[in-house]
Amino acid sequence: ISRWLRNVILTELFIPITLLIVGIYHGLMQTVYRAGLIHQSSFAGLDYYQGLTLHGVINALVLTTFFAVAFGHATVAYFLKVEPRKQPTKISMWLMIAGTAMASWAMFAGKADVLYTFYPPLKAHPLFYLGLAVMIVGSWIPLFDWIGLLKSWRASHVGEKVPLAVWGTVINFIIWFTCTLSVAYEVLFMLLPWSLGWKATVNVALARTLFWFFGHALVYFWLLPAYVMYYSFLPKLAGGKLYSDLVGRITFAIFLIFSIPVGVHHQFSDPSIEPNTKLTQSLLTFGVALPSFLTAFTMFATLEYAGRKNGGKGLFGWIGRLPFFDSSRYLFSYFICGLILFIFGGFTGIVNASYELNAVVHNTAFLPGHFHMTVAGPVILAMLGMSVHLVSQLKGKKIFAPALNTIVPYLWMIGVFIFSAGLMWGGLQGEPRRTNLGLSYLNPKSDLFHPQWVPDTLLTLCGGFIMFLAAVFFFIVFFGTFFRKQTQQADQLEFPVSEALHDEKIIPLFNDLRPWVILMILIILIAYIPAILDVFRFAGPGAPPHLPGSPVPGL
Ligand code: HAS
Ligand code: HEM
Repeated sequence: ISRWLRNVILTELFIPITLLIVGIYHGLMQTVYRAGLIHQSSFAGLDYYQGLTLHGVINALVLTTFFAVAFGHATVAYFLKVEPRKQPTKISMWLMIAGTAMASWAMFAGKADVLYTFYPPLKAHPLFYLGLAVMIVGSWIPLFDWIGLLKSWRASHVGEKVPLAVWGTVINFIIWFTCTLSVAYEVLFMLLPWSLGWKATVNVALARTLFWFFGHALVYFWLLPAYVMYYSFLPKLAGGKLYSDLVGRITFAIFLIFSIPVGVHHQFSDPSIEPNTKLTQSLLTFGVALPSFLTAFTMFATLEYAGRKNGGKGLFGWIGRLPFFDSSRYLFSYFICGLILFIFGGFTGIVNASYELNAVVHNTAFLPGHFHMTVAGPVILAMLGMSVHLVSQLKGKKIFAPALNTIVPYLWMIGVFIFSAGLMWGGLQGEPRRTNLGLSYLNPKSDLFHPQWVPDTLLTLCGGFIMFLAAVFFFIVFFGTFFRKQTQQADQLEFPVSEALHDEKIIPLFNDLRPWVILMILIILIAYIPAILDVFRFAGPGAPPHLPGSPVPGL
């Protein structure tokens, strides 16, 4: 791999993982506020909502986007054996860095306490919106380059299947490009002019709908790099083969058609959208769960095959033969912990998606319980594990503290289970999310004090602390590896690529993205035209004035 591409990938990993230190610190602080350990609206000079914004934006928007681009470059270069073009790749990197710098300035200066969903009437400094838009545009550029590379690859490899990892990566960025069009519109034509004072108000219902057109597909943009690793690398690491190559292709294709037209399931409680539209998107949400069920089946079959090949006997004996604590195959530990967490992350997602059940959990602590078992489960674990792998390969460094590295994912997984159990227990008792409980419900001096929420918030705190500890160990491994002496050849790029047990014959439909893209556009139109018409029909009076000092807009 060339030096310049290596440097791009390393920069795109180093910057967000350094920022993650801030993101993780604010995660821990959230559990501290929630448990009522402190009864104040800010700590160490940072406001509660400023901290929550930094946590959500850094962890869920910045880290994930930088990683997906860096890993995408590595995957395409490795599997297609051609590198992306230098100029666009560097422009993309600099745009992402510049955008992150702008948005970070606004957040650290306390001028963007709008959370990672930046719903109006919360209003941020224009640089926050501009920064996000610039970062997104930066992340679009590689897709067009990769599509060009894929086209030439296909022309010179007639009759061959597109490598599964590239199929998944390109699909992921098509989803990303399509869904970010709506948020780019929201930011550039609604929020930015409003924040600059050029527009008096915005259509809140439209802004929320445009955000969620993007927002749910966003979660699959986070997930798909992990799925690429599960399908392409996990079987080999486990000592076996991928159960079926075709299922992998079908999985990614279904994500392409169903990831976007489901965003309204975040708006079941919005009065501006009619129930029929909500029910349609609730049903479509079950469609987007399908590829994860397929993945669960395939991964179980793959792991069973590997376990048996490793000498495992009996109904469950194969489980014990998987390389859970093999420090030379530490990626297996990161992947398996993510998969185990995702069983629960997935099932809670299905609870959320069920139109009527959603009324019980919406805006409660159940939600962060759900999504820390998804984005802070399979997603972050795959990203962290792969970042260590890439740094070690590209810089020619041995892993620092390999035993610690193997333990990190298990510690993180235990932490997430305890943390999410606390949040979901609280959520089912009506405990709200995004609320500084230490000021009110968890403050014995307040009239609102809810003593029944003490045990679950303490459980959340314990889990959060274990996650924090695991993250500290991860930073030791990552930066230890990054800065230690080089002992191996640098600029290497090797992946543990798996063979397929059932390597089905080439099926043209699963080797060509065009029909899937057309189907995607059709389903989006069917699902979203009614939603967009609704938000114009029931637009309401527009965003009330934003008064940062008052929690109630307009008062
Ligand atoms: Fe979600 C809210 C529904 C998946 C993230 N979700 C959120 C939010 C986030 C998020 C961040 O319908 C909050 C947004 C906010 O701030 O308001 N979600 C779903 C559904 C799925 C789902 C149906 N979510 C995800 C993923 C995320 C994520 C993935 C991040 C990466 N979610 C919702 C809904 C809401 C929501 C509603 C809105 C709620 C509201 O009221 O606001 C599905 O895609 C899940 C399907 C998954 C499965 C699991 C398959 C299991 C596998 C593991 C197999 C394990 C093995 C291990 C093989 C069906 C693949 C074997 C082990 C051995 C040892 C052998
Ligand atoms: C929100 C803790 C790591 C993504 C939260 C909340 C808590 C928390 C308690 C809920 C705040 C509330 O609604 O009241 C932690 C801890 C972590 C951690 C203790 C690890 C030490 C992560 C990671 C990610 C993540 C790794 C993603 C990669 C999010 C997101 C939110 C959130 C997107 C929603 C923010 C919002 O509502 O605006 N976190 N978290 N967290 N967390 Fe984490």
